[in-house]
Amino acid sequence: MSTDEKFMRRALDLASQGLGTARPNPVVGCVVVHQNKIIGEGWHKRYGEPHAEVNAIASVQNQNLLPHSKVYVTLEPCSHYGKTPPCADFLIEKGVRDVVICNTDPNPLVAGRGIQKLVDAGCKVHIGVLEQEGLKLNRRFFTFQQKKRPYLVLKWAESSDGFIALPNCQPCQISGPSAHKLVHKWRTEEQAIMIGTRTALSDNPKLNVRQWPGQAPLRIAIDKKLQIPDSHHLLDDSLPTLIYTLAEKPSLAQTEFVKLAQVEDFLEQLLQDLYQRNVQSVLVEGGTKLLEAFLQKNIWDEIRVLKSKTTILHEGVQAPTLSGRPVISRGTLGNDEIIFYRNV
Ligand code: AOF
Ligand code: ZN
Repeated sequence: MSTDEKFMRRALDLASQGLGTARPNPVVGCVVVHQNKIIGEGWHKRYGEPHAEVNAIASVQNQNLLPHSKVYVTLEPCSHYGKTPPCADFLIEKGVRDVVICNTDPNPLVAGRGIQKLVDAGCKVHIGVLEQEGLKLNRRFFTFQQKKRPYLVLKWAESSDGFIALPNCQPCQISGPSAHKLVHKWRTEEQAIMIGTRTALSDNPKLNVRQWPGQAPLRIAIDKKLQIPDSHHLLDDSLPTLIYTLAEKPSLAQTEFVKLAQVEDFLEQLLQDLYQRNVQSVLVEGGTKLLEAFLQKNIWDEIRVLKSKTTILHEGVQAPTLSGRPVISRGTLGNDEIIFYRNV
């Protein structure tokens, strides 16, 4: 590993501490190095708060060293006035002359202008150190910016014989306690969680986070004909909920009803609305009909299947089919296998 890679690795580790709180902003880390020694570190902690560069520079005790230091930052310093002033200008004002960047910023408000500002001010700029690691860490942000829709993680649990529920959609516990805990962790990692009407009706889920510390995602359900009764957990006021429908209904305290125009491009309209609401990622937790809808249109980014070793002997609701998709990785948790797919 080169010296640049070593310091960028540290910056990426710092960045990852912002996962779950920086969204819909990217996670960004920054390290200030003087004569091969780290003299300052910082990361973007929370949406609306100072950017990584500002926190890193603030942590440097001897500010006179800045013109002789190298600044490692995982994302191109910003060039715009958003919730905070431009970081590129800030670095220039602080006398920084040497900047190493992992990824360029696809946000159209930045998109190379931050780098241009640094170059115009006479800074040495080196781009692309540990680029692939950075792209993976901020995959939700990059997808959101480039595809103008949330990053989509499809998830389901299926029995060894390929069912996700008993006949008539009766729910049953398919995966074990460890996998259940993991799903709650996954819920904290995405900004929203989505289910279809049948799952909402038959499972009456709370869609909250009980088994892992962290923020609960925004709850989203599709209810074209407004069949979910007000007494269901989803419509209680414990957490905000978005319901996408084709019918008209006034919104309740914590529940917003969003009327979409047509059935044909329902998913596209819904994703466009979520983009406009700044929802960076969604965990789609079923059921089969909704999962199949995303699969058929090939609009998804990751799939995570919890495959139990338990067999459901009678007929049931078939799990979505993934013929020919290459498996990216596999793991085991208790009595369950976890299978990961990525849409590349
Ligand atoms: C940086 N350093 O640590 C981050 C950056 O609304 P604002 O002011 O927070 O700006 C958000 C945008 O700034 C975000 O979409 C992305 O383009 C960039 N994020 N830039 O120089 C940081 N978090
Ligand atoms: Zn910035």
